[in-house]
Amino acid sequence: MKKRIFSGIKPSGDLHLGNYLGAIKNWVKLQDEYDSIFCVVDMHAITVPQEPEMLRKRAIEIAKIYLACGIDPQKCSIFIQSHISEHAELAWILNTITKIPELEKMTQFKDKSAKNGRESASVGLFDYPVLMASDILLYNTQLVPVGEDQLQHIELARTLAKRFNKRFGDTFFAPEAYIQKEGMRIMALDNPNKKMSKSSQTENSYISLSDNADIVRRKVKKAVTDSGSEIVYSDEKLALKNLINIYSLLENKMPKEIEKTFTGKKYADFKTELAEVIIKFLQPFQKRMMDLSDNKVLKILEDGAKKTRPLAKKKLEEVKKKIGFVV
Ligand code: ATP
Ligand code: LTN
Repeated sequence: MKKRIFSGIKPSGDLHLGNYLGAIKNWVKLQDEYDSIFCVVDMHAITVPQEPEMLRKRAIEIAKIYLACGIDPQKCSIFIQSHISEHAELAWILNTITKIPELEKMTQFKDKSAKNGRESASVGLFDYPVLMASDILLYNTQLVPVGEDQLQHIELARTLAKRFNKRFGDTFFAPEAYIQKEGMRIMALDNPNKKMSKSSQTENSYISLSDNADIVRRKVKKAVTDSGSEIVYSDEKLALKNLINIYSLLENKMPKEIEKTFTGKKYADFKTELAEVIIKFLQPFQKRMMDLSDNKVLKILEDGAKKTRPLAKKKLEEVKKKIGFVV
């Protein structure tokens, strides 16, 4: 039996290179080896305000991105979270075994609620990690491939699985995070101490997967670099290290090799090359996106939900029985 993996991305903004290198690129590699489920987590997206038409458009676009990056619907299931209502139902049940301080200490909640003031943060934003635990636990997921920023959430899913099992008997598998060391944290182009994020206010901080060649060249040129001029991969030069990481992951070359290629060259030479490496990845990807029609993608999502729903139903029924609901 293959191990099961589950992961998802929110349709809450433009996807960027960090999402690709930190998450989707790994999924593509894992799909041959694992029983894989990839979700478009629209219910997570609405934990912060979304414009309805935009949300709908973006959900389909995320699915297109999965496909254009190489996720194969013959090998995996791809679906939209809100199409399987069991996610919300299980989240409610898990809420009842989650303790308030467990959610209060979540870094993501602290960061996101601080943005517009804690008073205006929604209960949904607070409860986000419980819905995520529900996504994972519904499918007996063993491994969750994500970027490093999600570790705390997966830890909570483990805690809830164990707590439920202890109280009601063996029901859930305690999942583990699967984090690829490289790419685990691509940093913002304008600040190497902040992760590249799609909710960033400054457009120059990230490379969107939809950026055209000119924009990529402009953004890479503007990216902050450290003092000095030598191309070296080191913790002393975090901004440059981040750029070398991006180069390294896209070209499948070791950072040391890249250092060597650029010995004696200047930051500007490296940046020019890096922009071309990014464009070389983006252009064929964008062409594949254009070739995917909405109807084709909707059919894939419908099939994905059809395939996945029975698993969710079965698990939820087991849970309901165990906790004493009349079923
Ligand atoms: P937001 O900033 O709105 O919270 P995000 O850019 O972090 O969004 P998510 O939908 O939360 O995007 O994340 C999707 C996946 O991409 C997750 O697995 C996450 O760990 C990964 N990811 C996001 N940003 C980065 C990054 N800068 N480097 C590596 N992986 C990332
Ligand atoms: N919070 C996640 C998105 C997400 C997810 C999941 C990831 C929602 N549910 C289940 C893995 C498994 C993020 O990556 N920002």
